[in-house]
Formats: sequence, C-alpha cells, structure tokens
Amino acid sequence: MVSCNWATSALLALLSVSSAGVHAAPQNYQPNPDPVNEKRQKLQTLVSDLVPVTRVPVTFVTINTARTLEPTFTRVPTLNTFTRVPTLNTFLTLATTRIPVTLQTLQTTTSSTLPVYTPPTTPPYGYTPPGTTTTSSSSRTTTSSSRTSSSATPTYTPVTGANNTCYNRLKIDVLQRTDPDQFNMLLLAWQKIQTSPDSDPFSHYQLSGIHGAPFIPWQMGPGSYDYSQGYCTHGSALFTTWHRPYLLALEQSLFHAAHAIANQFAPAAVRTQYLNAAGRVRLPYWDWSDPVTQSYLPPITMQQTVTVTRPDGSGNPVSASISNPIFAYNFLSSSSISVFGAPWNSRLSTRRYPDGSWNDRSNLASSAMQSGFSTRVTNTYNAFLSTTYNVFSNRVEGVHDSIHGAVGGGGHMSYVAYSAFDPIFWLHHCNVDRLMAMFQATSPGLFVTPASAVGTFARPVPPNTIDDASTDLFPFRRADGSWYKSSHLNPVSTIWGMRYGYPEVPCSYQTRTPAELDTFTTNQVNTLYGNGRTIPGTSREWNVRLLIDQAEIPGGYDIYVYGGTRPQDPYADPYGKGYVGSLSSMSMGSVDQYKQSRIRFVDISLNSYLKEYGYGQADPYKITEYIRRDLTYTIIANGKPCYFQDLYTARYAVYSRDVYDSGKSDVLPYYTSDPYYHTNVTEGYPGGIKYLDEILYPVKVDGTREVPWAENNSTRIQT
Ligand SMILES: *[C@@H]1O[C@H](CO)[C@@H](O)[C@H](O)[C@H]1NC(C)=O
Ligand SMILES: *[C@@H]1O[C@H](CO)[C@@H](O)[C@H](O)[C@H]1NC(C)=O
Ligand SMILES: *[C@@H]1O[C@H](CO)[C@@H](O)[C@H](O)[C@H]1NC(C)=O
Ligand SMILES: *[C@@H]1O[C@H](CO)[C@@H](O)[C@H](O)[C@H]1NC(C)=O
Ligand SMILES: [Cu+2]
Repeated sequence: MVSCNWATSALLALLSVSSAGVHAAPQNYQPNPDPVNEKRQKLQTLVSDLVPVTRVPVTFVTINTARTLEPTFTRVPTLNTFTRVPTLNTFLTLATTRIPVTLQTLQTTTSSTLPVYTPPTTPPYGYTPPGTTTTSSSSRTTTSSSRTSSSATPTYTPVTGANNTCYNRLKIDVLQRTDPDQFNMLLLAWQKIQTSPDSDPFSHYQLSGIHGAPFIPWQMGPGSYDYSQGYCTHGSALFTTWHRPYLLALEQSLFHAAHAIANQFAPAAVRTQYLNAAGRVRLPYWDWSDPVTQSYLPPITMQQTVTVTRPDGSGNPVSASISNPIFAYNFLSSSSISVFGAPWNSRLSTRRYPDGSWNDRSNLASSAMQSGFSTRVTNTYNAFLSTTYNVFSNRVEGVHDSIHGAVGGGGHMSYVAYSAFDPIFWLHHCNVDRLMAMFQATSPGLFVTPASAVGTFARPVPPNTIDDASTDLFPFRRADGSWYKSSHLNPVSTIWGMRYGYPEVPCSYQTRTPAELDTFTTNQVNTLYGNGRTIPGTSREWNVRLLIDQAEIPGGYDIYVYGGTRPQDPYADPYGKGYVGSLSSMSMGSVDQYKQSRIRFVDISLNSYLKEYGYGQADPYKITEYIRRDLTYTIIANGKPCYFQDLYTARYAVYSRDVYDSGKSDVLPYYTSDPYYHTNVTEGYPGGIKYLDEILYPVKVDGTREVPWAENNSTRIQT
C-alpha cells in the first residue's frame, strides 16, 4: 500500500473521518478534474500497489478554481481541528483536497517522543591506544600516572587518521596509475578489514555500521539511543562535517592494516618498499564531476577480481587474484546480516543495480551516473558560488543524494542505513569531503552556522533543537578524548593535521598563506568544473528547485526532472536519456519508516540542458516558454509511481539568477542578482508554484511553514 503511501489510505481515512462527523471535505473542495489521475486512484484503491501505471506528462490541469477564496482553512493533523493558515491559499486549497491523514501516525514517531539522550555514565569501551587514556570526558587526563591508575578502565580508540606525515588523498584512477604500490597496499588493507571479525570496531563491518544499520553503539557505553537510525547526519548543517571524522576512521583502519601486512613481507628491502607504500595509504576519491573521467564509475570499482602482490607463507611477494574489496563487500556470515531488516538480512554481498537474482549490474550504475554528467558539473561548480556554508553544504548534499540513487539502483547504496557497506560509498564521500575542503579553501570566512537540528542514533533531538559548529559529532573522539565538533574542522588547514590533503588542497601548501591556498584552489575549481563559464561578463543561471518535506512519505522517494526528451518508461529507467537531475529523499532502508519532518530541497541547473537543446543564448521569453512545455517530472516512491497531485508538501519552481564572471582563473564568479522565480513557468501545473511563499516559506506535513534550514541565514556568521 505504499506508492505515495497515503494516496490510497487517505481516501479510506477520509471516509472514516466523515463518519466520525468531522468535516472531511472543506467547502472549497474541488474534485480532481484530471481523469488520468482519477483513474489511477481508482486502480490503486482496487488493486493496491502492483498496477503498473503509465501517465502521460501533464500538459494542463485546472485545479483550484476556488483559488481566490479567502481565507483558506486547512486541517492540522495533530490537533484534528481546522486552523486558519495565514496569507497564501493556492496550495492550501489543493492541500485541503488531500488531507494527509496517515500523518497522524507520524506525529507519534517524531523526535518529540524520542527519549532524550543522556550521555553514557559508564566509560566507553575499546582498547587503549599508545599514549592515550581516558576516565571520563570531563576529567580526562593524559599524565602517565593517571594512565596507570586508570588502566583497568575500558577505553576507546580515538579517530586520528594516519600517524605519519601529510599525504594527499588521490583520485582513484590517478592512484592506481601513479602509485601502484600504495594502491596494492590499499587493496590488501581493505580486504583485511573486510575479513576481520565483526566485533572489531575498526573492521569494515563496524565502521560501515556506524552510518546506519545495525543501529548499535560504536565505542560508546550504554545510553538512550534512537534505534531507528544510525549516527549519520543527513539534511542538516552537519552533513559535510560529520562525514569528515567518519572517513578518517576508515582511513586510520586502512593505514594500520596496510602496515600490518607490509610487515609480513620479506626480505627486508621488499618489506621497506611496502612499509613505505603503507605509509602513503590514504582513502582515494571518486570525482564524479571530473572533465576527463566524467561521471562513469571508476573502472576498478566494477571489476570483480583484482590482481595484487601479497606476502606468501615466508613473506616473499607473490602475485594473486583476489575478490576485489572495492567492487563489493561480502558479509562474513549470515549472522552478520541477521540483525538487518528484510530483505537486507538475506543479502550477503553489497550490490549495485542488482537484478532479480541479486547479481551486480554496476554497468547500469555507470550509465545512470553518466546520464547526469553535464548538469552535475554545473551543480558542483555552483556549489562553490554559495554565499553561506549551509547553502554550500545543502547543494553538495543534493548532488550527493542523487548519486546514491543512481549508483545504488535498489542496491545498498540507495539506502541510508546500508549504503556505507558498499565500498564505493567511501570513494563517493571522500569526494564530498574534498569538495568541502575546496570550499573551505576558497571561502575561508564561511562555515557551519546554526540551523534546526536533525536527530541521530546518539542524539535524538527534541523540537527546536539547533545544530551548530559545536554540536558533538558522535561517536568520534579526538586524541584528547573529547568528541569531534565541526569547529575542530575549521579552517581547512586542520585536514593537514589529520595527515591528509587533496591535490586541490595539497599538503605542500602547509607553509603557504590562506590567501595563496585560496588562489590555488580557485584555479583548480575553475579548471575542473568551470567549463560553462561565459567570460568575461554576466550570464544567467537557470535552475529548477525541487522541494518536499521528507516526512511526507515513509521509506524513500525521488523526484526526477527530464528535459529535451524523457526515458520511454521513467519508472523502469529513471536515469535514462533526458534525465536532468533529481531530488532524492534517501530511503532509510525500510519502506514504512518515516523521517523527521524537514524541508529538503535541491537546485538543479538547467543551463547545460538549455544549451544542449539550442536555448543557450535564447531570450527569457523563449526559455521560459520552452521550459514550461518541455520539462517533465516523475516521482517514484519506494519503487512505485507517485504524483504531485497526491503530495501535500512537494513543489517545484524555476528561477534564474545573474552571475558575473571576470574570466580570471583565480577568481570565482559571483551572483549579481537575487533569484527571480518565473512563476509563469510553473503556475497551474500540479506541484508547480504560483506564489513565492510556496517555495521560500514552504509548508511542512503538519501545516506549519518554515524557511528551509539551509536558507535561514538569520544567524549567519561571517568571520
Ligand atoms: C604509527 O602506526 C604504525 C602502523 O600501525 C605503527 O607501527 C607506529 O608505531 C605508529 N607510530 C606512532 C608514533 O604511533
Ligand atoms: C515569464 O515571465 C518572465 C519574467 O517576467 C518573462 O521574461 C517571460 O517572458 C515570461 N514567459 C512567458 C512564456 O510568458
Ligand atoms: C532561523 O533560525 C533561528 C534559529 O536558528 C530561528 O530562531 C529563526 O526563527 C529562524 N528563522 C526563520 C525565518 O525560520
Ligand atoms: C541571507 O543573507 C543574504 C546576505 O546577507 C541576504 O541577502 C539574504 O536576503 C538572506 N536570506 C535570508 C533567507 O535570510
Ligand atoms: Cu552519502
């Protein structure tokens, strides 16, 4: 009964509500005049969710003839009463025809009823790293006497990354080509941690499990945890920063595992060679916006087996073919996955685009990715033009979300709770971290600003909680035993202290000034992603913004935008030709799980699409006219069709914005106008906005409105 979920149940609920004597249908209720939709609803009611529905793109819809009626009332699900909602009435009128009744269930599962997190009273467990110990975070000390006296106290391993000097993390293709020894040690190390016991906190299993399932504490004692989700932060200001120590934990594990293996080599000269290589082991990244390798999956990640050089029984280097640790992760046993929900409790290997027999089809993932390439580059470039850190973070997250969907294709990567088990997750996130570092380098004055909080495994949040740069990034501890905070990751030079850099924020710049780094990194951004620059001069950026309260539908759903053409069957092939971009809600992992109520939005550049179809230089009239009749939208909720007409909070808008580009390679373009929303493109279409408030001050599932967190810069801090 899913597909948009409440589309069918709302009808039933409406019946039960009216039988209870409540006004089910407000006065201005208008029957849906869209016959296709009506037919579909009937079908769904009767045949439930297995009916394949093809829907012609909507060309016009005459909903809301009562649009001019004032005031408009809408029902607030929690209160089960009618409440006056101020000002705009367009979509509220629409909303009253589709009361999200099942959302009442949601209300009981939102953060307000979650247990309040109480910090662990007993010390975390783990093992004592050399030179570090802890008693409790408030009375920690590193003196040798206390180390002795607390030796009986269970301790933890802090997340510190590699322990030697700074080395750049490399693009995986470059690593493979230019440093085969390091690459060899990386593969051996990854294989090693994939086969170490599930109980090892630094095994692939446990580290991946921090992100989502199996929802167990990692190096933390007993506490009041939210067992419905993992530690990761998505849709929040902490998205980029939380993942930084997370990646560092894997890097640390790989680094030490590589050393352990290198130490087995003989004779001494060979051992030294591989120990040196192990010292350089850093997490590689997958740049899905690279002008040369484009958005294709790195070939090595699609290869089932790989040839490595490893020590034989007496330490001599021998060549061997092993199952490729960055192609898939194989769980150790069925008990490793028995703690997962269905169907993940029967999936012994990670897969991308699995077929019916759970065979990998990474080639489909690769073509799905490539389909969005040119727009992805612009979206990536535009992220660097952000004027606040939170906007940058949200833009990168939006690009990142759709990649999870395109790579996963229903496999592990598609689901928040399981994605981190697929090794490509780490290469993907390493690139997100790299973009974060590059933004920090090019916008050194900007960083995380307060925004409404998102609850996680160790931090269930009561309403009105704020996330900011001093929010603890559980479960990661620094060398001194304190929790990581975003503030520890600013300025960008802090990454060198974690012994890594990127080619664009290189270790070699440790002795340079921030201004020199800014210039260097800006050059890189322009060279790599500035392909569409119109220089020098002012150009116009066209975007479509998609928006939804992620709590509206349980499970996961994506809104796809197509332009120029569209896949023959977007439900079967959502990333086919014509795919411009998408908003991916990132399923938690089960189809019945709601997320915390929160507005998520993405901005998708239309510039490369307009250029491709000959509208690059067209005037605004031609462009808006073209976009209006050409762009189409498809929503898939938990694998099934879903429609704007059935959604209360989903909206889209088209806006343009002027950008000035000096053409200098060491300067980024900047916005010279505010976004201008072309409501004449969207008005009258289901989901399309008529009024600005619909997109700037959108409605959430409970009927209240909120400025999306990323855009609320009332607390903007410019340092
Ligand atoms: C750094 O890590 C390596 C490999 O695990 C280890 O052999 C070495 O002792 C460590 N060095 C320090 C200073 O902790
Ligand atoms: C839509 O509105 C914009 C801005 O007012 C205008 O430039 C454009 O010509 C309009 N497009 C159409 C198709 O009416
Ligand atoms: C912006 O966020 C602050 C707290 O971070 C909150 O007090 C304020 O109401 C928000 N403003 C809007 C317009 O949502
Ligand atoms: C955010 O800040 C910028 C610059 O200070 C300002 O122009 C813009 O109106 C602000 N936006 C919001 C939503 O507060
Ligand atoms: Cu991710």
